[in-house]
Amino acid sequence: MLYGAFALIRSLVCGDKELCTKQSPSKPLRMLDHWDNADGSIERGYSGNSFFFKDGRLLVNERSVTYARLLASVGINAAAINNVNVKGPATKLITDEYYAPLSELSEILDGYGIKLFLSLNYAAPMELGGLDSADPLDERVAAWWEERMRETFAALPGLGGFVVKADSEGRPGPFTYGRTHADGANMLARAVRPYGGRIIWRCFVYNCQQDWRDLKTDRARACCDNFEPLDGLFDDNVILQIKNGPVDFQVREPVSPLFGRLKKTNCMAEFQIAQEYTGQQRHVCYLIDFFKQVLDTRMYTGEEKDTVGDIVCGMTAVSNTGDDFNWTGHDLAGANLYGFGRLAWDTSLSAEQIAREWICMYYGRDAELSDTVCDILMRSWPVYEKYNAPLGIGWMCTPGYHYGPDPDGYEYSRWGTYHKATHETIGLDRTPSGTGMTEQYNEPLKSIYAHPEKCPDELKLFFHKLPYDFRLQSGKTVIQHIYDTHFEGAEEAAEFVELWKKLEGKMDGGRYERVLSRLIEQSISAAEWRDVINSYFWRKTMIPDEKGRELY
Ligand code: GCW
Repeated sequence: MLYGAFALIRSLVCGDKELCTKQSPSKPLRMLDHWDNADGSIERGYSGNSFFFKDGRLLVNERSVTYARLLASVGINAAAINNVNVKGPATKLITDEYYAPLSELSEILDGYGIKLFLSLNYAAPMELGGLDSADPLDERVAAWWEERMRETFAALPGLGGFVVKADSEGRPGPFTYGRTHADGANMLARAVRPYGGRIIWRCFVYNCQQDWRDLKTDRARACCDNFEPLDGLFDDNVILQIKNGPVDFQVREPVSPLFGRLKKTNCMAEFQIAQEYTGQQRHVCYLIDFFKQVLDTRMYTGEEKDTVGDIVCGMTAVSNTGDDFNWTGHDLAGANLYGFGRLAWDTSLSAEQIAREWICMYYGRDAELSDTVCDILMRSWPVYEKYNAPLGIGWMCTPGYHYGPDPDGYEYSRWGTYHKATHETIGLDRTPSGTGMTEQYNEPLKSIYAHPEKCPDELKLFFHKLPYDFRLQSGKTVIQHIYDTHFEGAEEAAEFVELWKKLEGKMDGGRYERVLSRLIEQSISAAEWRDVINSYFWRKTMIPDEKGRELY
């Protein structure tokens, strides 16, 4: 009834001729992960502060209801409301300090078909329970969790379960005790099982204390290295949450190879609509086509249905919402929130169909307006990629903050994200002659990625170390590709401003001005990316631009 009502409204608003439709969701679990902290800040939040938390308190108000309706209107049916980095007061969300407001929130969400999830602190038995260990095989630890979960589910019967970030970026986990992630996840899964709870266990586990001089360790391998050997060892109420790519939400990455390697384990895909690396909601970057490409990628598991979309039981996205009155900071980032939900509901929809729908719902049915906004949205991800780091290499952004260019910012850091540019070559050899990461894919992906000619251009520098005069499938050399795409990307970003200006008078309530000011900022930032990246490579290589454009 709920989804039918929203589908009817959508059809009426969009002027569909056929109002009768029969639909069922592509995926049972369609989720949002909020990285909201108890103090009201949001990790990687670009649209104000949290509307769930303020100064350690949980907020339940009119916005909670609007939020639930907003999510339900696009088919989302689960939400984890606190940051996966669970620290301070957030650890206590599973205590009676928070049960009363949580129960209120859970009921509101439930009214819209949404299950409340919380993120857990793996070390809670120590931080809350006063134990001297969080060892998953220690009976005292398991007993502590059982008791805590008994109490928590009694207070919050609608709770869906928990998301866990363990042994990742300084967060505690089973590795401390020489245990595996299956040991850790199963201990929790058993504690929540009697209440129908689920444990969503993140696979974002890698060594973030890498020495950049160490040429053997490859962060991109970590997800498969850590989790593939555990296939089949997880309880059936555990779901492994795998980031779309093997590293971390860059504008372009190959699909995580782990999707192709789990035969006996539930898994879901984690995307990021919070635009951490894609312009922080100050740039327009409509990501749905990228997500769609991920879902459509065949993993060659030997099963008949073998795309990522076939393999996963659900999808989640790191949310781009905050307490800004338009929810997402950039009005056009609303298309990512809307689009993610719609895609999770129906993975067969195209990014353009979804964009058109969103435009209709948000701006109305004016044809010129629809064409222009759709044109901007559909070009926005490719444009962002053009002026960002080239050919899948990623990470040429300002360390920590992740906005704006800094080509060597991460090069000598501990984060395992290196491009290794010299005056002759750039890129990491991930083939068997290098780190061997390509071996984690099934054939034919394995051979395609390992072969410098066959590897798709957009991933060339993700998988290969290549000379600047290497010829891409496009016929261009690597260096000329870098120059050309950066000039083009900045030009197109400037063009977005002109396109938008044509829409003046076609929308009200500040919607024109808000987007215009962000597009202007984007065009300035894109020019900065262009000049910093191009100059960086010009200075490294001293190879001139064939077209003689200005380099610095
Ligand atoms: O992309 C990185 C972010 C961290 C984040 C981490 C993760 C929540 O920079 O801020 O922490 O990923 O996914 O756990």
